[in-house]
Amino acid sequence: MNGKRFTITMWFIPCAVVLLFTLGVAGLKAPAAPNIVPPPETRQPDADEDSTPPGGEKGEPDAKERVPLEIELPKPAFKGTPKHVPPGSNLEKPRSGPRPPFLVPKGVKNVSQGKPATSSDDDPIIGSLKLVTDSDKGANEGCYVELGPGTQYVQIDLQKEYEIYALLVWHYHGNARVYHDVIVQASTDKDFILDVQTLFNNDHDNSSGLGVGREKEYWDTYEGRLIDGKGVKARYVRLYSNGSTADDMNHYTEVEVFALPASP
Ligand SMILES: [Ca+2]
Repeated sequence: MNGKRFTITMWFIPCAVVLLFTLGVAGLKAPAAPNIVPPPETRQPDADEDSTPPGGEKGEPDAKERVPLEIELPKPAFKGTPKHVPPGSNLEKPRSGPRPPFLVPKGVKNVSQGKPATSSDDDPIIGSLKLVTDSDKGANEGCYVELGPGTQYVQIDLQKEYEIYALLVWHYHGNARVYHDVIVQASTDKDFILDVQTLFNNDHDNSSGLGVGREKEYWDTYEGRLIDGKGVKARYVRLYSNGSTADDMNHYTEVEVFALPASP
């Protein structure tokens, strides 16, 4: 008998434990959470998704697209620019690093190459006026024309009207010097009596008599001087100087005029 009771007990206890465990788990089970359905997509389009981009319709060509002016530089004849300020000069602060890019309308080209040059000095001391637009910007002998002392100019006939966006001038960069009274003008009049537009003037004391200029003097280097053409319409450009810190003579190694054909 004892053995039978033991067997029943052996079976009863595990079965009770399992039953109680099952009931307990069922009883402890949390009530089912309400069936939360994510709300339908309520996102609104971003405010700028369908807006027109600044500057006009998508894909509209930009007639005034600007690109960096491409400039071919000669080899430097000396390194850096001097730190001292020549007596009596109105020198600009030295710039560190290369010249920053200058933006011009796409399509702007050098239109002065090979164009005829004239001068206030009909009989240059060294070289000929052809050297001003022959594309050679070197610092050697034979690359520049030397005009007489005092205020002198070279003038280039572009042979038709252009919209001028930039000029580059190299006076002489074989050694460091500052040219005085650098004045750059553009005109539709070959005599520069009518319609004269001054693009640069660093004659701070009006010693050349063309008016007081606000620009600063600068060292001539292999980079040449870049002058903003401001889009003026002109056929002729005229560049003045009045000697330099080296001597009283005036030198022109190269002048480049970057422009677009003038719109009617
Ligand atoms: Ca030249």
